[in-house]
Amino acid sequence: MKRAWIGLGANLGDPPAQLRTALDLIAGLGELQAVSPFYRSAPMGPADQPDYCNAVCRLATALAPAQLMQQLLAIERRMGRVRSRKWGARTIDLDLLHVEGESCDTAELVLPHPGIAARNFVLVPLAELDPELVIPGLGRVVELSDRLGRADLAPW
Ligand code: PH2
Ligand code: MG
Ligand code: MG
Repeated sequence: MKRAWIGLGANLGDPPAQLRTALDLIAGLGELQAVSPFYRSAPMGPADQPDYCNAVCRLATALAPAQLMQQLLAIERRMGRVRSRKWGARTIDLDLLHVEGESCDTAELVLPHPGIAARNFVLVPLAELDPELVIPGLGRVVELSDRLGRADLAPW
């Protein structure tokens, strides 16, 4: 079993309800060990879309990273996600952020997730779960989080 950290986001329909549904489905992929508080965050990318509900969870799983990513994409499809424009509104987005001891760079999956260091809606909830976690190539989560601050982020 390895620990994996997954970022959740939604800004269409009932975002917190969709995060909860996704968490129930993620729990079927291993042992769901921890879930951060839910945050409201201003959209990164196109501004003409609703605020997001964001959170992070920690899953211990026997699945290999590529398999885990396939399962997360299957959950997105099952929950009715439609892919339109880049960074557009979505019913659910599940991003594999980091898996302990793993790194990879393929067309299907890049680990650690390349957006981590620039997104406070990922780092702030991640720092609440595992402040001392070190992301390979980036550093300690608590330092990355403090560096970005909490602009445009509030408890949901
Ligand atoms: N996800 C995006 C694009 N923009 N903005 C916020 N606040 N939260 C997100 O999860 C998010 C976003 C693409 O995945
Ligand atoms: Mg995303
Ligand atoms: Mg995604």
